[in-house]
Amino acid sequence: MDFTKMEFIKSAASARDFIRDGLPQAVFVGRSNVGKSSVINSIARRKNFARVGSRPGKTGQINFFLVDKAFYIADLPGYGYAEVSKAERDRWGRLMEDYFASGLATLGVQIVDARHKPTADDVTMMNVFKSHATDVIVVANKADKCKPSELPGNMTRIRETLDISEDTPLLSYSAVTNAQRESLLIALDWALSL
Ligand SMILES: Nc1nc2c(ncn2[C@@H]2O[C@H](COP(=O)(O)OP(=O)(O)O)[C@@H](O)[C@H]2O)c(=O)[nH]1
Ligand SMILES: [Mg+2]
Repeated sequence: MDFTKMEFIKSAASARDFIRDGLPQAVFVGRSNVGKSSVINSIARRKNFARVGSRPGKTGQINFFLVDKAFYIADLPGYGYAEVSKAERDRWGRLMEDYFASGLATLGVQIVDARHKPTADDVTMMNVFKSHATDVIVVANKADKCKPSELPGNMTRIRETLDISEDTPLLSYSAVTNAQRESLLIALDWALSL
């Protein structure tokens, strides 16, 4: 599997635009600004492939990236952005519901902030995966901003707050230094049975 062979396929604003070709789909979710686009770029080893730092919450669309013609990354719009209008938030909620109801998600990749306790929105998101019995990998991004001595405690707090079992991979990751990139690729490979 060559994760650098990543191509943008399309954006979907509603259910009829979702991709249904039978390939596995890893759905990437996270709070706005947590570094979701940066993590996707780090996987692909590109600089500005998935757009970094554009106004959060603006795009009510799912972006589909095809990796080495083997699986899709479905990049859901970030959540928890305070300045989003209610109409935009409702649209986001509907898109999410439609996507999960479609049964297309093979695997969830939930990005959280390695520095902080997961937010209520993070917990809600994890509960969506649990209710659909979708396997999840948790990526605790921005670990480069933590002191090494803080990391074990932070990881325990993330595991406890999200209430995930020991079987659920939790990686202290950095999209800046690429720390744990190899572990993430192995976890993706394994979870998607590529
Ligand atoms: N220090 C550090 N900054 C990061 C990391 N990942 C992303 N960022 C920064 O966090 C901000 C938001 O990143 P972005 O990928 O746009 O987040 P998104 O809104 O979740 O897609 C940008 O300024 C990134 O440069 C990381 O691992 N470490
Ligand atoms: Mg982004």
